[in-house]
Amino acid sequence: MKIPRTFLAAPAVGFAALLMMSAPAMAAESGSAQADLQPIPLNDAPGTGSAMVEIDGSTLSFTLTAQGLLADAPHAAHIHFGADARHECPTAEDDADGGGTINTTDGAPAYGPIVVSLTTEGDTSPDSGLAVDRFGVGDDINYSRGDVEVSPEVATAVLAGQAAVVVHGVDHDGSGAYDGATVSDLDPALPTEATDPAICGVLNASQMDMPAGGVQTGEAAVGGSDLGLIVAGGAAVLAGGALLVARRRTSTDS
Ligand SMILES: [Cu+2]
Repeated sequence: MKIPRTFLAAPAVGFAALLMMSAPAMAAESGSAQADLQPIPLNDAPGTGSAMVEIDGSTLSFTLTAQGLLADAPHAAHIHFGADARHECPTAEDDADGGGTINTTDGAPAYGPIVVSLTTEGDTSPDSGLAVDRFGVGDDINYSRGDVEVSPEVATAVLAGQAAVVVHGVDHDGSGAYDGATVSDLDPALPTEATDPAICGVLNASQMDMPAGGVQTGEAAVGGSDLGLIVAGGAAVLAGGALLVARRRTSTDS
């Protein structure tokens, strides 16, 4: 079996390759979608934002803006999608553990796992979910990319209005930094403030060129829920290593 070796040797590309290999051949789709990003209930992030996404076959382009989030702090941003998710942003009722805030795991039933990391450069797979040196920083974020490769399932989900853009990083205690005793559900080396979702919006297609029935067409072949679980599991497993990977890259690249 070749996948695990590739995965270990090249974590940045392993997951994207895995997704591509498992995806069925589908007709190319194109279109665009927008999301209006609003604060996640219970997390009190004083921010808003917007995301513009264009799909051209397997290539995704995006522009992400966010204003008012914690200054001088990195804000991880992703497209989330799960075949079994509600395709929504979380509500206060998603605080499953009653902790009084919505962490990333609390939000998963609403928006699903990470399918695209909206990084400023380099890898965009779920592996880069916490690559904090390649996301926007501070309270006025605005960047674009045009070279993101996505699986047919993700392209279809975006155009079907089933994917959500989530920007992470909040300041629950108002200290001006990511801190506090509660550790992140994604990486115990980080405070939960660094990874809790701040603002979220569902991507709504403004125009589409795709068969009716949307994501359902791919479901039987892909086994949508299984794929979602794989991505979720992979993201969780890799979360701890993401920062190390990011650091290593920085030191070798520069
Ligand atoms: Cu996310």
